[in-house]
Amino acid sequence: MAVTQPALRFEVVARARPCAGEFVNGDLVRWKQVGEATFVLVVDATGHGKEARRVAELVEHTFDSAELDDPVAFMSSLDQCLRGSRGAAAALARLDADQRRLSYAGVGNVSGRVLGSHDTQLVAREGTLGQHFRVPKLQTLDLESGDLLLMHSDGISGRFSSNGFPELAGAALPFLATQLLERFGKLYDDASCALVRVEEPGPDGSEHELEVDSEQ
Ligand SMILES: [Mn+2]
Repeated sequence: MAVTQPALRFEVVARARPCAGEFVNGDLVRWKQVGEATFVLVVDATGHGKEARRVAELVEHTFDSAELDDPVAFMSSLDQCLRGSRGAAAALARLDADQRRLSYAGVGNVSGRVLGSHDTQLVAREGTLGQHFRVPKLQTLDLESGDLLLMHSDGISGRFSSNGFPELAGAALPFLATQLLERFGKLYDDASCALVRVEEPGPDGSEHELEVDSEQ
């Protein structure tokens, strides 16, 4: 007899800060709940400062007004929207609570990893949205309670692991996000990260609760 597993719940925390000497950010982190699906977007507009900020705002508007579904399709539509701009790197994750599944697509230097019972590096297609675009591959992964999805721009060095950063396993997400920016953030680049902890639904049945924490 097939056992139906309960829908997962996701805790989302996102942080971004501009590079030293700038007041506006070309990095952007956004998330959105659409029915059973949670979408998380990380964007790094080329360069920094006001021009990069304008590109980030264009992406923000596109994301907020889009009918999100397939991450690959969204990358293609972002590429269209950014034609004629200086371009951006981006990745979009879709987490399905019912199907307990992640789907993911990325273009350019935005990193994605899932840490849990296995450590999976998500692959981005080389290129720049709006400039040199090739359709990325959709990656899918079954999610388990305790998994941590970690997405970040190249303003955060990817050279950390659970060995040098043991807090990754269990610390509260707001703390982890701050640590990523302070310990692994590059001073002279905009930096951003999004973290999603996968959890079983609580005893009160609040399986679709989305916790949101943002300082942008
Ligand atoms: Mn960057």
